Amino acid sequence: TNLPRPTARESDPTTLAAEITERLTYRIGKDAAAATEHDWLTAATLVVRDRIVDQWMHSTRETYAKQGKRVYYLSAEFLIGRLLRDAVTNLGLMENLQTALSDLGVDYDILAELEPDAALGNGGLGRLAACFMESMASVDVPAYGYGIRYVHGLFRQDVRDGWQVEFPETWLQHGNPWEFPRRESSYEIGFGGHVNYDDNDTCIWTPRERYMAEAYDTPIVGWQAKRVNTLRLWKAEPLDPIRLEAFNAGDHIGALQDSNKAEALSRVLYPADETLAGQELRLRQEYFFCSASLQDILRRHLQQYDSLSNLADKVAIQLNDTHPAVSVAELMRLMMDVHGMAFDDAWDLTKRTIAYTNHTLLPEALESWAVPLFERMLPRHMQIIFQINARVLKEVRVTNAFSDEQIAAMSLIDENGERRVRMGNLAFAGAHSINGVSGLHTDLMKKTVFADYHKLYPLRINNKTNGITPRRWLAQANPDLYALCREVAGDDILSDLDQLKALDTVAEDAAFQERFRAIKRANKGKLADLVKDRIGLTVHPDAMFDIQIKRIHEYKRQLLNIIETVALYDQMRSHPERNWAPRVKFFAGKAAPSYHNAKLIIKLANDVARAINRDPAVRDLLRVVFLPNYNVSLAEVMVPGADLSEQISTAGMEASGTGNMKFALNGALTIGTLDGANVEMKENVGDDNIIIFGMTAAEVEAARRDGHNPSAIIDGSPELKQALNAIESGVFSPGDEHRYRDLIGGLRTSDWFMVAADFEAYASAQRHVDGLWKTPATWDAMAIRNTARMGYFSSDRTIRQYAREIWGVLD
Ligand code: 26R
Repeated sequence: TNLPRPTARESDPTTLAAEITERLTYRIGKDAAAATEHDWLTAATLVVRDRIVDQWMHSTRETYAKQGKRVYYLSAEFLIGRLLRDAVTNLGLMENLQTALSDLGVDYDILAELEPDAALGNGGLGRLAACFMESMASVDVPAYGYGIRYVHGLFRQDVRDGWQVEFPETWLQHGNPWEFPRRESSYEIGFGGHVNYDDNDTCIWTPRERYMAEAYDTPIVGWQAKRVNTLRLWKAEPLDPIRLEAFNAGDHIGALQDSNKAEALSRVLYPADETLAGQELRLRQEYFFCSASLQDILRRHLQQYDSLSNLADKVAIQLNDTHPAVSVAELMRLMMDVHGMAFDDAWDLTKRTIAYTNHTLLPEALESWAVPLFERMLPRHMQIIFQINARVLKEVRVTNAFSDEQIAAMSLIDENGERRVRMGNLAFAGAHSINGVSGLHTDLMKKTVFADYHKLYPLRINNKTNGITPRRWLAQANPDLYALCREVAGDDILSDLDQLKALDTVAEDAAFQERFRAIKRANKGKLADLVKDRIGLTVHPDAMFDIQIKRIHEYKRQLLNIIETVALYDQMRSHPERNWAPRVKFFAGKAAPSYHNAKLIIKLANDVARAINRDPAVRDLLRVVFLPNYNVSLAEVMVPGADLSEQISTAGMEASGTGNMKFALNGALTIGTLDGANVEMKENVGDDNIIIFGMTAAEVEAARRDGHNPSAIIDGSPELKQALNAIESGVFSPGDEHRYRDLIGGLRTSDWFMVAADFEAYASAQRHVDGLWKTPATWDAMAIRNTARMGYFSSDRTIRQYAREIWGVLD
């Protein structure tokens, strides 16, 4: 069953140039003189895409012929970013394509910058899904990603007068040359209606509303084009595009009602990150893509095997958080109501097929849906969930090991107040594997949200520490560092990132340090240019570039960073004679539109930046930058230009973090708490090569349980006290003195996120960083060791662990 690999298409510059011209003429209908830059980009993308298709079909055919097991990664988010450079790198076409374009008088870099950044995700979870897609192709796992083809991805952030303003994002406006519409792969999706039984007691669900889900496929090329997998995104369509009768009767708006309702389903990505809004449309979106995906999976399986009995041997379904958890009920429904299976058999197969990844412990991010809403929208699924619940709670009871309180906590239905469906419990009950995304996070899952379930099923919870793809986050984002690493560690680093270990031997070599530093310096120069270009501010690349980029959230503690910046500013002005390390503090990130404090933190960063940047007293010592519209493409410039990476979440709250890994791989030092994957980064780079500070997760837990006294802490810290007083009294918000009263007041009264509690430890860790900065040889050796020791955090390693330990697809 080893099919011959397709022979690669000719890809010398002359052939590429000829094909680009051909696409321009016959696919786009323009001649070179009339072509816009977008036309060139489309033509070039089509030519690159053609070099993927043969291998794509080969990969698909081979899995079919081998009767291989397929992995399905269900995710409401895929934060992909741009694809051209990714594809071109993995195909090994970069040089030839650049030459071909320049022969046509077109600049590759200008085209590459024009590609929209596909932001079909909010943050970490969505970006992880994108890294996983690339790694699954790279390590030869037959996989499909399933999600939603949002017309509007994550909003574009503008900063006006220091405030975040949201604008719609329109990544599809110039068309999308990467995708293949598959009109033939479409499925009906129902909502609402009622449930009846036929003579054989088979359940008949008659939905009140019905839509179609249409497939759009994007090929995902692995490293060196070993394998090409499919990302299949669903677009909602009406059953009938227009009700002609109504239209002809003069009701021009009503005639389009179904069409509009359908379009709304896949129209926008919910911008909430870690806070459940509980909107009906969100549940509709979740069911929409899960139902389409599961119908597609079963159709493909039945087409090949004609029976569902071997489903768990041939299909592994991974749920990316609970967003696709309704899949548990939908798979049960399809097996029972459509394929006539008995409940017990269906339940057994469902559990053996489905696995679930948890990405957060924050209570406000745990999805639950009001029972009446759920029942109205998905009446049949509600029945099935009650049936599953009865079955699970029976298993709980027979053990005699759980109190009534524990049993209530394990129920799929929350009975406290208005009844709600707990999607985390549904996902846990319906899965054979439940994994966390870092060692600490997995540990805490066992002790907190899933403590009782863990006691009942002690083998189900396992850890799969996150990773990042080194193709995008080293080779593409930092080509010069990649080239330098190859000189020392050889040409295989991108398929085996552990090879970077070889850099350890030159960490203290002065000549190597100089080259390493020169690359960092050049990357900082590019970032400084970008800052100048975007916000008109001059920053000097000789200063330490200290960067915190991620979603704005109280638990991530951008506020701690800003307060420390204010305290530092104060110290610099009071003691100009001290030998300060010049710094530029960078911030970037989006706030959920309804998250008041997060938006206020953005405003504060901008207020503080304005005050500091215009103060001649610290002109050469301190600058503060807030870069608007943080996205994958911006990260690709900021990460390689960082000296210091801020990973300072309240311990126990960041499930893993993945930005932390990207920075360290690119030779930044981390200042961070013992949270998420920072813990494992410390183990890998060694205690001497990372700056760790602050309370541990256990200490945070104890302080919250026993109550701590933030106002006493503040009184005991003159620097903190001054900084808070300044912010609170309106020093940075003239004309609106009370702007930060409540934000800072919260630190004095409750300090839930331990900002005051960790301030002293953080500030003194920062002064330690200053000291390191002044001995470049020490700093560089640490930085090099960070790059050298990030091999473990390749998403190839993560995916191999999923493949072996959860999916059973690699040996
Ligand atoms: C349902 C809704 C409120 C919602 C909740 C949570 C929407 C989106 C999220 C995003 C969460 C789950 C997320 O992105 N979590 C992040 O996952 C990353 C990948 O595992 C981790 O690195 C990161 O620590 C975690 O916050």
